[in-house]
Amino acid sequence: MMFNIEFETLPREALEAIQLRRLQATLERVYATVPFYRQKFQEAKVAPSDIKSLEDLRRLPFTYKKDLRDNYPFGMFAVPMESVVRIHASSGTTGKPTVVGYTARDIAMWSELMARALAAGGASRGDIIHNAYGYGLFTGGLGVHYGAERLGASVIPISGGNTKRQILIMKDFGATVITCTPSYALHLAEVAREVGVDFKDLKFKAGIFGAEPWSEEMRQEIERKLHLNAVDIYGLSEVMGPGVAVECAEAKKGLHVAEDHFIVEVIHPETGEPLPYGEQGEIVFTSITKEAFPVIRYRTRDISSLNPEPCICGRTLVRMNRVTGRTDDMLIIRGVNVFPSQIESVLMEIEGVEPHYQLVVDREGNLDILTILVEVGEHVFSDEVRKLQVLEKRISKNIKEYFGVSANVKLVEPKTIARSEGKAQRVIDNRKI
Ligand code: DLL
Repeated sequence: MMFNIEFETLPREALEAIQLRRLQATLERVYATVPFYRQKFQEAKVAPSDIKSLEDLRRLPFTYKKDLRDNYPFGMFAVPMESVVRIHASSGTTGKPTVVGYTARDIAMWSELMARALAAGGASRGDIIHNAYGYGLFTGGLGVHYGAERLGASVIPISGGNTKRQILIMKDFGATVITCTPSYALHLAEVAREVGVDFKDLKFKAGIFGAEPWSEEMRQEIERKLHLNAVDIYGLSEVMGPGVAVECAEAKKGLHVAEDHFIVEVIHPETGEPLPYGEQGEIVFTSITKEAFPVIRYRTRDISSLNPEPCICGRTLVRMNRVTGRTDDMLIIRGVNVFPSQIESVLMEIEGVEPHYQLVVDREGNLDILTILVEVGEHVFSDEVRKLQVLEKRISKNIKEYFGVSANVKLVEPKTIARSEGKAQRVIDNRKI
């Protein structure tokens, strides 16, 4: 189902004409209203009027998360505070949060894009959406909420936490669509079992999961345990929030980028050079319709690639392959680049292994030591010790074959790895201390 068929199926040429016009208007505006951009453009010796084609975009300087921190909290807003109706922030692990603002029109645009995303995932008017993304400074809860209302669905603003009560509510209210992080979806399945509720008896048909990396194998696990069709949704606060890109329920093969509002590029993370379609690199976004907080060539640090092939769903919007990780999440273990999501794929192929894991990195002398804590099912853990050792060996062997590095594998009892209501913490890097 498409929420806005006209804009989701624009012929390339028409889309690019819109993009160029909107880009030029955005550049004029940030140049006039945001001292940071004016100075950056001047340093790069480029003026908004120099941007005559979409290819000229590459002449503009990048914007980094650090720039947002340096202008904390509102220094990069392009409108006076009287026009800002909403503020969100992403917590981050260190230092100041990054703060973003929205005008009333920005909220309307975001709601439209979230309505499109929910529709792409299989929701429509008449659905009951159990929205378990956190409400608050995080953009997940309110982003989905406004989109659901725009779509005309009934939204349950359950937010994260109090998991047992969530199970009761989803059952009693007959929710048909669920939105939360993929790790929380699995946690819900686990708790449902504990309280004797089978997702098979619930009414869910679709789930729209995102805010953290997850693998294809994890999707299958979720679909099997929750009895629904699961799609991936992507976004980040700096660019808007959820809804920047979303998979369609028809293909479930890459996330359509809302290109009429954001220009997407993939660049080489070190050289900054744009990369061709299909090649993996860092995703960069330029917003072309936002008013309060436009971003020009924002470096997301997310790693992915773009796929311009036509999609069976009919959308003409380019697809972003699932994000495999972040440049700053990438573990370099003895020179080998390892993303948590790749480890997840290897783990999930093994029978008896649960989708709950954590990577612990230590340094002994000059050597990085990777330890993978993996939960196994109840039935496995109660097996004899020898069988557990065989399983550990098998995981180590598969990891070694896949990455060429060895890891210590420790099987742990069911439910020992902390569950998260939002984004899961997959990596504990003890080297940073
Ligand atoms: O996580 C927005 C969001 C909310 C997206 C709900 C989807 C659903 P931030 O908290 O600013 O915003 O975190 C953004 O999370 O740069 C990615 O590294 C990661 N991320 C978000 N969606 C995905 C996804 C929200 N589908 C950061 N796959 C991004 C992988 C994702 N990583």
